[in-house]
Amino acid sequence: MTNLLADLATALGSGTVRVIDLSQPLAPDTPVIALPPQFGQSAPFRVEPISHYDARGPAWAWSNLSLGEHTGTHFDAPIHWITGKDQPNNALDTIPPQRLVAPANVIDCATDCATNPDFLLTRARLEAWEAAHGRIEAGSWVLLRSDWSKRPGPAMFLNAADDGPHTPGPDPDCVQFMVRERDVIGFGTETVGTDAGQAFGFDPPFPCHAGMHGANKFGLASLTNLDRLPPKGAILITPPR
Ligand code: 23J
Ligand code: MN
Repeated sequence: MTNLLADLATALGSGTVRVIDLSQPLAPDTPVIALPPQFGQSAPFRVEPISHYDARGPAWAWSNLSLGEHTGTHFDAPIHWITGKDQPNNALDTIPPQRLVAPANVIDCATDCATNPDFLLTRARLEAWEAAHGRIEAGSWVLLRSDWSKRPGPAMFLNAADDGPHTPGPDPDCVQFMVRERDVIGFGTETVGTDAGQAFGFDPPFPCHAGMHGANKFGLASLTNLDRLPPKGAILITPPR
């Protein structure tokens, strides 16, 4: 115990423990969630240079940024959804920081999602994963690997049609299983939001937002590099960004 942190520092330095960035860089063409037109909309990501080693600032480069909170790789705090609005410590400035470090369970559904963009993660699928890899322990993340982050361009990534977006996510019963029977810390995904693209029509609508945030649990969206994580064994560090 006494050497735990020293051993970790050594392992990080030597590469025995690897550090993998699960976030995507932000750019003006970063895909942004689009809601039906009667609702308010998220602004696109913008970078406005203040100076760039030039007359505006000869030795320094810096910029003004503007973006919606839901842009690129992001953390959904409980306060993001109405069900979580009265939870204690439900926002990024009040969440106890130890809740921002937790183990990850990576559920590889890439093959399923390649043939079915409306793939739904189910309780049965998680139970089968547990039989192979071990139990999803309380306080750990469930991450859905869909390889969605590898889709070329915003249109393929958002995959919107006349009847709404077609992207994978958990079904309502799977959310209840994760929340009530496994007491996970949250659910993470490679798509633009934690719910499936068609989840506006589920019962309840947006079950992952409603169920997770109503239980003071978290979401992670637009993750990348999930193919570089083991099914079990990684620890996620999820500070606000
Ligand atoms: C439906 C309506 C509003 C929002 C959302 C879904 C999401 O946040 C999402 O991740 O899909 S803001
Ligand atoms: Mn969201």
